[in-house]
Amino acid sequence: MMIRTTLAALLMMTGTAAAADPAVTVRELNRGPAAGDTFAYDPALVRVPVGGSVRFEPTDKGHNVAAIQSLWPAGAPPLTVPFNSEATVTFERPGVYPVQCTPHTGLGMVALIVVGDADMTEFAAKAASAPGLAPRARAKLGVLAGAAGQS
Ligand SMILES: [Cu+2]
Repeated sequence: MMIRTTLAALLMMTGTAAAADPAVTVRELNRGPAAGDTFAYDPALVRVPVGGSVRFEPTDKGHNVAAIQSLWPAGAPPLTVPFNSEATVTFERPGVYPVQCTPHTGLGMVALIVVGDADMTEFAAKAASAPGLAPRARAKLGVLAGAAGQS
C-alpha cells in the first residue's frame, strides 16, 4: 500500500515536471518585503522565458494589477487583474511589461516583467521620459530596469 502511494506520487511529480514551467508568483503586499516598505509587489522584478507565466496573488486586499499603457509593448494584449483577484498571465512575446497598482502607483507600487531577451537600456530611457508617470513610479521603474540590465 505504501509503495503504491509512493509510486503514484512519483508519477504525478513526473507529470508535473513534464508540463510547462510553473508560474512565478508575485504577491501584492501592504507592507514589505523590506522593512519600512509599503504597498509593493514582491518580487517587483520578474524574468520569465517567452511563453512563461506570472501568477498575481492578492496576499493583502486593496490592490490590482494594470498595464502601464505608456510603456506597454506595442501590440501586446492588455493586462488587467481586478482588485483582490488572483490571476495567472502568460506572456507570449518578448519584451518589458511594466504594471502598476492603480490606487498606489503614486506610492511606487509598480513591477516589471521581463520576458525573454529585452533591451533594458531602451526601456529605461522610455521610462525616464514617459508622460503621466508618478515620480515614485518612474523612479522605481528606473531602479528595476537597472537591476534587470545587470542580471
Ligand atoms: Cu496597491
